[in-house]
Amino acid sequence: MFQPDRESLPVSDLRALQLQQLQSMVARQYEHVPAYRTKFNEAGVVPGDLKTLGDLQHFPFTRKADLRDHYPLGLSAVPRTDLRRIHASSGTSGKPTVVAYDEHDVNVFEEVVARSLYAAGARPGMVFHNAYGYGLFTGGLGTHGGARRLGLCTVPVSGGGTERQVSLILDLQPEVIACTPSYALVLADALARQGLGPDDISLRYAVLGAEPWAEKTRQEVQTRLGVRATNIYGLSEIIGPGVSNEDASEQHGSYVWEDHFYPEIVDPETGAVLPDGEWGVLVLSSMSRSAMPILRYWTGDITRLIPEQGVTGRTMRRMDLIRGRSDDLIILRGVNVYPTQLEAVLASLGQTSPHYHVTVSRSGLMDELHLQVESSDDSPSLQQEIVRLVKVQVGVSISCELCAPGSLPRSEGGKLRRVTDLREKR
Ligand code: DLL
Repeated sequence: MFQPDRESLPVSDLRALQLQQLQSMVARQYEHVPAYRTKFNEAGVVPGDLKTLGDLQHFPFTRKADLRDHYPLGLSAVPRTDLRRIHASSGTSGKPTVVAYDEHDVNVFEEVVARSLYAAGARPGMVFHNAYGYGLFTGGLGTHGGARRLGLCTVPVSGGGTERQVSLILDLQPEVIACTPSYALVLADALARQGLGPDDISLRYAVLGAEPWAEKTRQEVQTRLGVRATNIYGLSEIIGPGVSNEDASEQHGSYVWEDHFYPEIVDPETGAVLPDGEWGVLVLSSMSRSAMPILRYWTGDITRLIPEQGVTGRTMRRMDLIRGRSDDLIILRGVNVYPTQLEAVLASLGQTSPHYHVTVSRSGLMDELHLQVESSDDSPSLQQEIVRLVKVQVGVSISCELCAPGSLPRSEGGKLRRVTDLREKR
């Protein structure tokens, strides 16, 4: 579902639409959501202050804590009887955060996912192997709804049960698969164990997201499954999957569906809005959501908006792959380290698998980072080279261990945690 009237709007028309949607959103929040009225009062702003897009920077951020503080439905802007679906995100501690959708929101959700799947290469009539988890997580049901809107035939296999997934892929001949990038590799391993490779399966497109990944993983998934892989990004607070997606022909930056979601990149320390092209925290406003409109949500995800326009005719901005989360950020002896920087070093060497795990611990006053990575080469020289390159390229001293292929934890279909931090919080 390519919607040229929306996806290729002249930029000036798009900006006018965004301003109008944001104005109507803050007015609704002020009127219907007491928690937002309080936040606006504390920030000294009223809806009428939003006269240009530049004025948005004076409005407050929404953070995960706001959703937790108003658990479960305190940020809802519509009567409970209007709600049609509720999802929840587990979060790292305490209560889950809950997000609610009314009929209009479910429609928007389907529309943006249909657009995403189309950009990823899916076309009506294709069979869609959907290995995102079904349940409170938005991945399964969210992609399911968009696939139906686009006209795909969905196999709602959900996560886990890898051997059965392989059988279903062989028997039902899907052209499109959606799952986490780490799970795509698990499936490739399972196929390989049966002596099967890309020529033995029907898959052509993979829609990968829900966790950070890098180019090395893309190449590996593409080669081993015989697909074109694109990045789908999203989060439940804003809608779920389908905030943005790369185009399969371009594979460079995910188009943010900017007629529904307004992106800003801000400085992680000061919150100041940064120009396109600079790396910082992605902040999103769900302009068109009616049940639970969220203003300036601090996603914690580190990325940048690519300043140049893409080559697909779309005028919406593209966001780069997520480099890490601001709260995944490992501060090691004062140096900021994102796991994806370590991944990039490993990728540049090309002698390890994409499976790695980072453990941070403290001995005395010293923080230590231990990197485990799978490789069939366990020579001390490779190990030393990784330590040396991390020191040169990332600027930290680490210890490294080469592990046998298959020995590190694998995704069960859900998100894979790559970092274990054993330090007590200071
Ligand atoms: O993970 C929604 C989703 C489902 C997206 C399926 C894509 C595919 P949450 O559970 O609320 O929602 O988690 C959102 O996951 O803030 C990011 O940190 C991370 N994330 C999601 N997509 C990507 C991606 C879903 N493509 C959080 N790359 C976000 C990197 C991602 N991180």
